[in-house]
Amino acid sequence: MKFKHIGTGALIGALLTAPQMAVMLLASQLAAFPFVPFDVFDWITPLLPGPVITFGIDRMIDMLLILRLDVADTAKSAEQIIAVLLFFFLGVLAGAVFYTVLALRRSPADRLSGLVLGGLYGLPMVAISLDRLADGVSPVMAAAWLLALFLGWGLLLSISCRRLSAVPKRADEDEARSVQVINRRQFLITLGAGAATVTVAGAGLGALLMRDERRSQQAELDASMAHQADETIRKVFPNSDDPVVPAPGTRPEYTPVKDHYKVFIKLTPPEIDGAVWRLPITGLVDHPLLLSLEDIRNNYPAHDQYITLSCISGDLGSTLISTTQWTGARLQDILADAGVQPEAKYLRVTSGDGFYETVSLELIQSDERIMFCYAWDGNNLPVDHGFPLRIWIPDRYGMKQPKWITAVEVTGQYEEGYWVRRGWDEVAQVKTTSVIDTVAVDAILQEGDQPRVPVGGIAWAGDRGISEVEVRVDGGDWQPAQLRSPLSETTWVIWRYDWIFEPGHHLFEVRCTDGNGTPQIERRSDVRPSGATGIHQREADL
Ligand SMILES: Nc1nc2c(c(=O)[nH]1)N[C@H]1C(S)=C(S)[C@@H](COP(=O)(O)O)O[C@H]1N2
Ligand SMILES: [Mo]
Repeated sequence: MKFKHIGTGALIGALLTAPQMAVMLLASQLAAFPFVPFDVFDWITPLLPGPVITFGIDRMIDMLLILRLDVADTAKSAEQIIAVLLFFFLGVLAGAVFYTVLALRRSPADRLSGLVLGGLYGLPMVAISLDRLADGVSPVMAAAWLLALFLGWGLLLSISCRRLSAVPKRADEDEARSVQVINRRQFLITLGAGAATVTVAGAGLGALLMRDERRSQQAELDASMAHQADETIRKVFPNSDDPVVPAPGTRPEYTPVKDHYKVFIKLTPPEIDGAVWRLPITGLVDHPLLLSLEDIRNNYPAHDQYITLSCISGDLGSTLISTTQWTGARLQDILADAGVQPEAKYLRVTSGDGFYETVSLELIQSDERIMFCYAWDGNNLPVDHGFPLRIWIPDRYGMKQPKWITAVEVTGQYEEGYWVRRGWDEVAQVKTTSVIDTVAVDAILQEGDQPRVPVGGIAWAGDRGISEVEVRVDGGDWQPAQLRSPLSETTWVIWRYDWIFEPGHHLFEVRCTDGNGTPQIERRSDVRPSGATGIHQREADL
């Protein structure tokens, strides 16, 4: 009896939660109202212990790799699906619990108790959503809308309970009445059909609007890129006359901004209005500053730098590494205006998405290149990449470099950053690494008497440069590759090795040495906690 209630309750919970989410999605697209499943997910993840999150991320990445999906592109959608499934599961659970409570009461389920239960279930989630409401959305309207949805959810649950626990009429009773009585099966079919209709219509329309929005954002980006592309053709890269041409199939040396890898802790990036955004620089300073984007652009010399950025969670040969041109103002210049006091030791940098990091003033004083950056590839930072402002620290993985900066406090107190608190390396210095992008079996060179196969890829050692790249085939001797001069001392280096063709199945391996003469670590180690090491390999049939 009770188990039956639980099962029926779970089913009703499912039938009510799916359309509820669909309607929420639609309203989130039409009126920028919150999509509660994402908010709940974003609220829960930072509360989980570091190892649990990283375990979850690792399993997800494994799954994406098994499915042969591009990790950089698909990770966010996978997380969003998890968020939706989590909320659905909560709805099923609440349905099972509440339905059982309602059904086991002496008196038949009344609407009031349904409303009360819906409110109890919804209130915490409405609170979570209101706490992270987008700029410009009325909290009162959003709260009213979400509460109505959860109360409606509870009301329908109590109605369902009443209908389903009504004693079905026996066939020999008054026929006219029994025709009117919707029996349980009919009721469930009606409810199921209604739920399916609302879910498909709402989610379909919502997804359509979402795609349109993404398309117009993409179109905007493409338009600025097209304009940029002309300039790029005119823009002469500093190494454009280098005789070492990348082997066919090597990744682009300069990553188109739309292809730059993306990593952020929330399901959607914070959207900051650049016109009203101000950067407070406070704490142990003589003159606290409050800078607009224009102030940062106009009051300090702009510095351009070709920069490779990489993510510490990218395994050997990962796509979580990209190169573009960054523009910004030096921290040394800005901090000179603020007047840092002698007892100050660190900057605590806070971001619009709840991310934070600590940067040592000693590091800033020792490296004038450290910048607050406002442009990539000559344009404003894209929203996903930290608009309006992000920091750049040479030779550190991305995890040490906040995007969407909202505040800077000068302090004497060290505090672990977001990922450091979750078990990742405190310094996060970039590990020297080299990757084989291509064994260009389709581009065999016929010059000379021996055909050669171009092999190529990248090598990267933060700001330490690359002095040597070596390749070996089938465990033979290490042979030096040719190095193309890099875009700058803070980008990856493209290498190339033309291997004398031999038919058969072969194993290619690469290793490199940084600019200080230190060879890369050949011993295999996992990404956590300090970044992957080991030799990258690629097999090819020739
Ligand atoms: N505010 C904020 N800054 C952040 C992050 C984040 O989640 N939030 N992720 C960091 C990590 S782990 C990386 S690898 C880089 C990625 O920058 P990108 O997405 O522009 O490539 O941003 C860093 N800065
Ligand atoms: Mo990262």
